[in-house]
Amino acid sequence: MLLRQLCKTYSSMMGLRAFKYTHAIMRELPNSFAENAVKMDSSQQISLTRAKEQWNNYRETLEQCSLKVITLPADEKYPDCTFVEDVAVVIGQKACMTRLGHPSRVNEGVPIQECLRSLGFQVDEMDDPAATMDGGDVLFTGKEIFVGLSSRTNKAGLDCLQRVFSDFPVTGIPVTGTLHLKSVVTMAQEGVLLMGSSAASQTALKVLQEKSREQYQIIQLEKDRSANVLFVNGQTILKDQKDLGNDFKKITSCLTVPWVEVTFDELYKADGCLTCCSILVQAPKDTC
Ligand code: CIR
Repeated sequence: MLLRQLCKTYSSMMGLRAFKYTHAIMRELPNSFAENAVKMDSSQQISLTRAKEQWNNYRETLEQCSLKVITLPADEKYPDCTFVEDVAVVIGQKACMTRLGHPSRVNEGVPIQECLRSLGFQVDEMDDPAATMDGGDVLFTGKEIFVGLSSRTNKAGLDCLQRVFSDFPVTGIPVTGTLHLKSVVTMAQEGVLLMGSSAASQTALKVLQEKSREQYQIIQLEKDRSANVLFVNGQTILKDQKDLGNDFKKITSCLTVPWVEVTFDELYKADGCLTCCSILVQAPKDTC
């Protein structure tokens, strides 16, 4: 009885503290980004100047959310290295380095791993050479973890993650027709999930509703790109009104927390979402 009560208290504390962070880890945009980033739509032309402006504005927005932002230098060998979310999954005081699913991105994680260690995290690596995973496929709701089984993340990757985060249930969600699970679903605030309307979103939604352990309020949006927001320290960061159209009002009218909009369309040309340019952490130590 006492044990059950303690477990309940612990998990409700985890739920409450899950979206409170002290630091954001970011990585500068390399100049190689504009020409060489991996893109689902290769016809997209990226302006490096605009991408850098948007990245800087995103960083300032995180600072305004009471986060200390650690900015690691870019590595020109890795045009996608600014998308740090993909290289590590951090929950509580544990971090798991992923095995990135695109060959051009393997080894991007080395400086992030060092940074996480210096912040005091216990950092694990995936122990199965067959595992692949991008962090963009990992959605933590505070109570459970959903993993998109996509072109970047496989079942072996999910199993590795489950071994590292054994305190939480981990559920696989099939993802097709889009890059990552979080390209089509994220938490807008505690208990509230945003989802797009594409076939990819609908498939993900069906499985998520069948298999989730918790109840979530689901807000259905017109565009998949509207569904990726960042919930941080009691505020929600979303893309700007011009980008989201009708979805902007739909999201902001459902939120009961303050929100802030950022322009992010240039990074989106390389499939970059709001979640993907930072790793948000509650650091055990404060040095990096
Ligand atoms: C890639 O294809 O890997 C990058 N161009 C985009 C990664 C975006 N990551 C994310 O949203 N988590």
